[in-house]
Amino acid sequence: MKITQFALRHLRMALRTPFETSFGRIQTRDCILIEARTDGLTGYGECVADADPGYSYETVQTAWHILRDFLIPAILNQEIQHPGQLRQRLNFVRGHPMAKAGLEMALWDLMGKLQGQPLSALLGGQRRQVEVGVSVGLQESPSALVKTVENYLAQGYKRIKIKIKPGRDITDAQAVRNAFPHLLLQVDANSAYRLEDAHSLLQLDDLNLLLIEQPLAEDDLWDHHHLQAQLRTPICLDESILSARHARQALEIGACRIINIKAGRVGGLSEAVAIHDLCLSQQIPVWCGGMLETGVGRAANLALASLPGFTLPGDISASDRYYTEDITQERFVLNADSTIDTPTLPGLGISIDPPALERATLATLTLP
Ligand code: SMG
Ligand code: MG
Repeated sequence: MKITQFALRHLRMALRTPFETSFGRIQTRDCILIEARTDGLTGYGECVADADPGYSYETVQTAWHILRDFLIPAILNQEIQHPGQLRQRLNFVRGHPMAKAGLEMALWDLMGKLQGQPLSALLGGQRRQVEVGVSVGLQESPSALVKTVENYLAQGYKRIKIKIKPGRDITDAQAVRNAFPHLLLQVDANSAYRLEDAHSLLQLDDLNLLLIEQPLAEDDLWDHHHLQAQLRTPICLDESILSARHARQALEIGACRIINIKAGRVGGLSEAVAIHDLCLSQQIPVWCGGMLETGVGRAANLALASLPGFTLPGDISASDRYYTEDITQERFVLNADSTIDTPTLPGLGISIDPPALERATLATLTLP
């Protein structure tokens, strides 16, 4: 396929409730929607970089620059056999995985539409439903947290992740554990600790958690290895794993026992599948992370999580958990067994709601 035109849209969408992590609190979520056009067909991709460089160094503005000035010019009007080729072709740009992943997603959507195949099938997915959970941000108090969790359980979610940070770890996790002794529960620190102050994390070991996600710095596999040696609970890495090579190295040195896979963080769905394949061959459980995606990115996450190695519930919640208004016609809903259906239509399997998209758009750029 040959992409003859690209369009970028900077979107800002209002969250139903604020989302607070160890690195900040947001009320609105920004992202870039990428359109790849050829022969009357459009492929959509979502770049998950946010307005601020809190989760990673990428922002909407850095991704916009990298897409406009480097990535798009490199593939515009060029013959591309398969989206998997982008990893090599875009290798001349160091880093910026979210920008690359958004572009690659648009090509996957386009290829699926050209071939009449859903993304799930193109990636090697097998499940028609994907097990999911919900990620709960930091709340005002432990009792407020318990109430919020209770509300999600009532909606049917069977796995809960809570955000933690120093001073808000053992109290919060203990409160949820006391209220729900058998709940599938995990915590995510988003790199808020250093090995020296990890004593509070050791206390979490008695709470029967599924995993402790990304406790230490994103560039520090080695100290994660030291921490994992002191914990019975598996460490799961998120921010630290930017490629299949990182995944291999983290597993080799015992820095984690579980990996959170996000296509945006690792430069695209192809690399995400490579990490999945590596982990499957070593019987390392993986699960699909979330970046508060719109319906576009959520469709891609569901397709990815339908691969056989995704044995833990993903951070892929129903549409109504996120935005007051989404940009897709489709609404992803939670089934009674805490699953969401894998999209079955060609490509991402979603269609855009044009008026909603217009309302969310802050800026657009068409190339050429
Ligand atoms: O998409 O449901 C979701 C959010 C899941 O907690 C979530 N993501 O570190 O795993 C993580 C965070 C990063 C997103 S912060 C905007
Ligand atoms: Mg995380």
